Amino acid sequence: MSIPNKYLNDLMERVIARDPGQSEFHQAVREVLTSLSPVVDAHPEYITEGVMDCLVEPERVIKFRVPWEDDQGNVHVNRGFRVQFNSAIGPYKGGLRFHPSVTESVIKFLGFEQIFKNSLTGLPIGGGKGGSDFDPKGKSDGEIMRFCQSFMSELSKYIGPDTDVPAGDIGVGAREIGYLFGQYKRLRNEFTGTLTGKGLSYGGSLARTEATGYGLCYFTDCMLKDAGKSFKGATVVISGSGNVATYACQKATEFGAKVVALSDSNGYIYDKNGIDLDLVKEIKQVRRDRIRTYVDVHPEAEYHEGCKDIWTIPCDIALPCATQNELNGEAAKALIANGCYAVAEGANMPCTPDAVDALKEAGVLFGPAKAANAGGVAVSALEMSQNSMRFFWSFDEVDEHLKRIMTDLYHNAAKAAAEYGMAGDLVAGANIAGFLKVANSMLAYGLV
Ligand code: NDP
Ligand code: 2IT
Repeated sequence: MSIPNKYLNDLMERVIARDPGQSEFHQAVREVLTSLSPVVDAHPEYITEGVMDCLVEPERVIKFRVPWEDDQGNVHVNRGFRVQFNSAIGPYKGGLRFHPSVTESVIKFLGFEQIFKNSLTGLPIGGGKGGSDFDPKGKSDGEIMRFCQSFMSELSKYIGPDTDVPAGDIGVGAREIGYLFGQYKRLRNEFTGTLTGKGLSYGGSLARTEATGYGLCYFTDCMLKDAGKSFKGATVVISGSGNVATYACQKATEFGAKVVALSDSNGYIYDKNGIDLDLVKEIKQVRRDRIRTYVDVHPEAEYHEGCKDIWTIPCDIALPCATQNELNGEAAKALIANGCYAVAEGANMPCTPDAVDALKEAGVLFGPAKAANAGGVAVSALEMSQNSMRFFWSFDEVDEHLKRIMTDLYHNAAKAAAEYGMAGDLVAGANIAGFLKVANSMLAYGLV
């Protein structure tokens, strides 16, 4: 589908021609440029002053070799990335993803999304993302440590507390952040908040672990309330069983919903009685095992191999919290047919464009990732604040900030959509509200 504004449509073609094959990046850019068409129609200065052309080109892409040795002494070489996309409103900020599917395109799409997400939080953070095609699955702690140290030996040259502050994402949790921070501290001989998601004993923030999943539920709660609905009594399906999915499950349950399904990359569990989250935490966080072992303890629940049919489970609310493009047009149709009335994205870009179109057309409430999952990076920014102050806030203080940030974010996105004649369209609203702050800063700087 072409982008309404002709300049932006041509720009999209130039983005594709410049980096053919970066399909995830193109998908993310197309969605944003489509939403921004009415904005640049009204404000052509964003085009004439070069803001739009600069916006789609990262300030810097760093790509490096990561050699490491396994427990048997065999050498492996992975590829590392850090995309420093936009620093108009603060230091580059965004997670690191360790997964075999990581490519430059994936990191660029994530870094691009992060620009608008970070702006939406209202906090002073720019957009960046990084990672590696390293697969942490099945690796020993020693192998993970050596990989992380090698990765940081190179990355440390490009980051810093006022320059670029990485955090976790898929495959990068508390253990990896510990190894990465330890190596950074050793190489730079400084103790600064250059990574977030740190352990509580060395500068981490309370509630960072819970923040993305909790924030997703706070956002969804606002969206539901505006439509006269709520989590109370609702049946919820959540994909994934990692950081985001786990704490989304916890908060949705606290809000009175029944979560009946979770998944990992091999398959999904369906427990009509409601998920036993303590068991899931045991399986995924302690044993680092597969979700299928859930049915060993709860034989009344079902395990299904493969992920895509999770969306055929009847539910009121769906929260995709695993990975990009995990919910396609067909899955959206199944959700609609079963009466699902709200979908909010915990993962980054989990719904394909045809799924988003189908959901919107059917009148399903839709919370786009860059708004709905911004709670994690928001609390990361609060971790940076606490580190700068050399102080810390209580769990409840951080959680209160998170609630307020997600509520404001929801209302700002809803307001921006309404201002541009697209009331109720949170995709457009989030893109526009996130863009304006960044774009106006870029205008102020001139061509840099
Ligand atoms: P985790 O590594 O903690 O968990 C990822 C979960 O998704 C696991 O259950 C994993 O299964 C599953 N998964 C990963 N890749 C695939 C795949 N290709 N197909 C099917 N399932 C898959 O990551 P997070 O929970 O942190 O991240 C999940 C999503 O949320 C990502 O899109 C991330 O970018 C996004 N996000 C994360 C934030 C954070 O603070 N952590 C903040 C905002 C967004 P398995 O165990 O088999 O690997
Ligand atoms: O996608 C995301 O927002 C994250 N993975 C969190 C980034 C962060 O810096 O906390």
